[in-house]
Amino acid sequence: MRIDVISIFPEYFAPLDVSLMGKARDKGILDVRLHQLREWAHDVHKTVDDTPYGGGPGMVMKPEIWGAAIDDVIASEEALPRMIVPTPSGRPFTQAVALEYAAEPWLLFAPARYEGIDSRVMIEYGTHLRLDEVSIGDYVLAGGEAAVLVMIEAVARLLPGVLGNAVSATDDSFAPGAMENLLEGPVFTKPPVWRDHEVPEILLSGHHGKIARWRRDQALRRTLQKRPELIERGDLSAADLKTLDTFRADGDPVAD
Ligand code: 6GU
Repeated sequence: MRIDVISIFPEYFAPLDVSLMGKARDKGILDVRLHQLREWAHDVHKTVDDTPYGGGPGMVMKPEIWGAAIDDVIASEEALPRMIVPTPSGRPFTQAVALEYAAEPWLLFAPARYEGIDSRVMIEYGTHLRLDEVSIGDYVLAGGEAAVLVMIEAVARLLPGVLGNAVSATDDSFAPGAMENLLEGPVFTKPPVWRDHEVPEILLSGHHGKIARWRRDQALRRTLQKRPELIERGDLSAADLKTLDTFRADGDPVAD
């Protein structure tokens, strides 16, 4: 997958050299190309922003600079990228969106600073290519760069050959399938007792069927405690519903 990022802070993306994403780039699975937006600003101060029409606080990023940068980045290729503009006023970025992006051959991220990019840029490119304005949550960041890092990491780990264990991603919380809309339950490794805390006995039993049921119950329990709004009873089996009723009846105050 090719990913282009146009930003006034390309150095913000240094973490892409590290760990999982660094390896994916070394293997050629991920081809990340960073671009300094100011290279398309031609006045002496490399100005990329101006005051907002209608007044108000802050500055708005100038459309001509973004237009020139995007045109150069998408020029000379047959196909067009999927373009993503991070903004707190966008549609929510979810695991379903990450899966959709992971199926694309080419993504172009356009993170803004200040109060955002002149809206005509989104109107213009929205007619040329598939453009999404996307938010990573209900809070406000100082700029879109951190949101781009979040989205690239969520997408890159879904690409074939990136995760060590190929089934890991299908077990994720929120992944479509059995774990859709459920949080993952607790996990344990050796030693079996640590500071008087024991690993649940069932996990040492070797009964794979009972272990799978226990893990499912823990996922339901954690979801009920922490994200009750995620539970859609219509998606659940009779065994799942019985588990939920048990936890509800107990009050189940235990933290984990
Ligand atoms: Cl995508 N950008 C900014 N600047 N703030 C955000 C966001 C994005 N998502 C949540 N807050």
